[in-house]
Order: sequence, then C-alpha cells, then structure tokens
Amino acid sequence: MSEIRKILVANRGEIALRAIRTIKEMGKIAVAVYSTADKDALYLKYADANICIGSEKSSESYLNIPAIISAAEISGCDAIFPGYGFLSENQDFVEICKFHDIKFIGPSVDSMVLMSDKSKAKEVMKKAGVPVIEGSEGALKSVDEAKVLAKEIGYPVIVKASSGGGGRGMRVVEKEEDLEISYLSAESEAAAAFGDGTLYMEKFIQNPRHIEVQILGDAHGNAVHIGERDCSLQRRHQKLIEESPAVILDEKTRAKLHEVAVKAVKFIGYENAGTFEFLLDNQNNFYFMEMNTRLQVEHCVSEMVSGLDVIEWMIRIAQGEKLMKQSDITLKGHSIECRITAEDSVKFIPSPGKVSKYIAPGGRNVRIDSHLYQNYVIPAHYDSLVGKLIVWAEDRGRAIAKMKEALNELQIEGVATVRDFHLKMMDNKDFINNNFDTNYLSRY
Ligand code: MV4
Repeated sequence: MSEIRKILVANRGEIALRAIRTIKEMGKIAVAVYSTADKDALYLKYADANICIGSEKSSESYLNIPAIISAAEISGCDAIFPGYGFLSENQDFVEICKFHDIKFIGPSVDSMVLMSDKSKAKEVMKKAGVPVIEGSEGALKSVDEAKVLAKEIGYPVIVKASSGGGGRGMRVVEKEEDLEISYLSAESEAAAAFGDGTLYMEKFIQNPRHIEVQILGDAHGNAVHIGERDCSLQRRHQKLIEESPAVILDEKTRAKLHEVAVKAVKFIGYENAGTFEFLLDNQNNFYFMEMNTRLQVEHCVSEMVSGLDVIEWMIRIAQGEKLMKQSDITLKGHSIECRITAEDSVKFIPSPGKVSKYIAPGGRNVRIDSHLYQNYVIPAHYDSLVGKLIVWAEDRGRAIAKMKEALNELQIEGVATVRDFHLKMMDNKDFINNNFDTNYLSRY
C-alpha cells in the first residue's frame, strides 16, 4: 500500500467538481487543469491548485497528454484521476502515466486492451461463463463468411465494429440481400472512425433493455458489485434517464446478473471501477454486450442505493486498499438520475451561452451534481451535460414523485435545457409503468 497524497483531476465540468469534492473529503490535495475556455469554471474555485493546459480545443488541452503529464509533474501529483470521456480509456495515456511513476486511478492497461476489442471481450466473457449473444466467434473475415453465419443464426442479425461503441460502425441486417452493402458500409465507417474496420456479428435482439452492473475489483483479487442500473431511456445512444435498481428484473434474474458480473471481474483480474453492459430481451434473458473500463456518468444512482462513494473507492483501490465484502454492501430503495444538458427539450439542439439564472433544487435525498452558477457561460466546445439531478426514495413511485418536484424547482434561464423533456417523462404513462425499451424515444 502506498498512500496517494495529491491527485491531478484530468477532466472538466461536473465530474471534475465531483472528483475534487471526494479528494478533499479524503484529506488529499486536488489539482485541477483547465483549457482557456474553462478559465471561469466552478471546479477551479474548489481545487487546491489550477493549471492551464492549453487552448479551448480538447485536442490541445483535455486530450493533450504532454500538457497533462507536465502539469502532474510540476505540481508534484502522485496520481491522476481521469473521470469519463477524454483520456479515461486511452491506453497510451495509462502507459505514459506508469512511465512517469504517476498512478492512473483506473484499471490496468491489460484490462483496458482486453475490453477495448468488443469481439475479443465477448470471447473472454464466454470463457468466464457469462451469457453472450449468439454470433460470430471473434471477428468476421469476409462478406461470404458473414453470409454463411447469418443464415445459420437467422435474420435479423447485427454487424458491429470490434473497436466500436456508442452505435458507430453498426448495422442491423434484415435479409441476405442487404448483408453485403451493410457489411461494407459498417466496415468503412469503422475504419474511418476507429482506424480499424474489423467487424463481428450477432443475432439482433428486438427492443432490448439496457441493463448494466457496477463493479469494483481490488489489487488483491477481491470483487464486489454495487447493483445494476437500467439505462434504457436513450436518444441516439445518449442516455437521458438512468435508475437503480432495474425493476424489470425478478429477484432470481437479478441475483444471477450480479453473480456473473462478479465472476467476470475475478476471471479477468480486473482492478478498480468498471461496468458490465448487458442487453435484456423480452423473455428476461440477459447477454453481455461490452465492458466500460471507466467511471460512468450515471454512477451516482448506484451511490444513492448503496451509500458508497464510487470515486472514494477508486482512489482507495488505486492505493492498494482491500475492498469490503459483498455482505457489507446493502442496496436499498430506488434512485433515478435525469441528465440535464444544455439542449432544447424537443430537438435536442445544443444551446451554449450565458446562464442568466440558476436555482438548484434541494431537500431530503435530492442531489444535484452540477458546475452551473449564475452568469456562467457554457462553452460551445464540449459536451452539453451541465448537471445531473439525482433523487433517492423508498421505491420507484416515490422517486418519480420526488424527481418531479425537484425538476419543478430547478430553474435555468438564458440557455435551453432538457428539463421540460424530463418533466414530461415523469408524467409519461409508459415511463411510470416501466413500459419502455432502448427504442422508446425513437418511436415517439
Ligand atoms: C445490439 C442491439 C440488439 N441486438 N446488439 C447499441 C450500442 C452498442 N453498444 C450496442 N447497441 C445495440 N446492440 C444486438 N445483438 C441493440 C443495440 C442498441 C442499443 C443498445 C443499448 C442501448 C440503446 C440502443 C439503441 C439502439 C440499439
């Protein structure tokens, strides 16, 4: 064990603020970095030191490895917290941190490499005894091979980029006549986006639910889960509402889901926080889809039902501490998160600019993770996420009622936000009755 003293937060916005809070609570020192576009950001006011790492373009600042490593070196940081996005899943960055004797607060390069190739990840999970969707064994070699395989599996099938994620380089194929063109276009899209056109194939699951399991693994071979999240409410692969637990699951399926996730962590010797993504079909069968080797935006709902601080545990694991036992974790009640983005509530068109008024909601079990303040100017260069509104209550019905009240209290003026979309959803019959899937928003 070697205690981490000073941590560089290699991120911005709400997650930089979120991380700085925990770092300081733990009695450690937080160093923030910022681009010129973020010089007035709120998280800079709470950090112990701030370092400008470049101009407004992400490639010149938050993705600028030499600038970030230099900032860590000159400020004497012994660790870097990556957050989500930016460098959080950059294998080169993890190696460079190691080279400089700076602890990367996240998984090893090996785990990251293993899970970054989605078709390889699937093969490994299959070996670990995790249910996977029927499909190609590893990557596809040709259109002809794909045709033979698709006939075997039965249409519809889906071809996906091995290096993909977020829906890019992915095609649903309804019939054999469409396979060649879909294959070739997915291949070229993947090659352009990821520098790798490798594809794999799966049986296409109609209208699935997206269920994911939050896990933690330590350096001593211990692993725990912190329950699951239902993230089915998405729009164009952007999650909007997440909740924990996933009330669609019966107790037996939920226990099995948790069990396989923990087994998989131990099988690959995964260290730090991670998430297993599953698809749930309409018969309540779940299948491993991919693993996210980083902290996720929606980790807060898992914190609310478990009472744990996921970032605290990421840091504790990074300094070699042992995890608690699974039996020490109790999951209680229901938590919902609404992502507040500076986009309009109808077409989701980004709306950066000056926030002329900001009133945050409050009260018992209402949490807002946001870097907004009155007169803050939301830069146009980055993600439009400006906050997350999270509530906890004894059950889902009460959590929805609480969220509705909190959304009503939330006032943001000067820019458009998705608040009204969320308010509508809290009154939506299908949402209330838990009657939706990953395609719900594209249908309505
Ligand atoms: C699927 C699928 C149906 N069947 N795979 C979308 C993102 C990428 N990570 C995987 N995705 C999907 N894979 C099979 N075999 C449907 C989707 C999908 C989806 C998954 C989760 C959440 C939202 C989604 C929206 C459209 C499609």
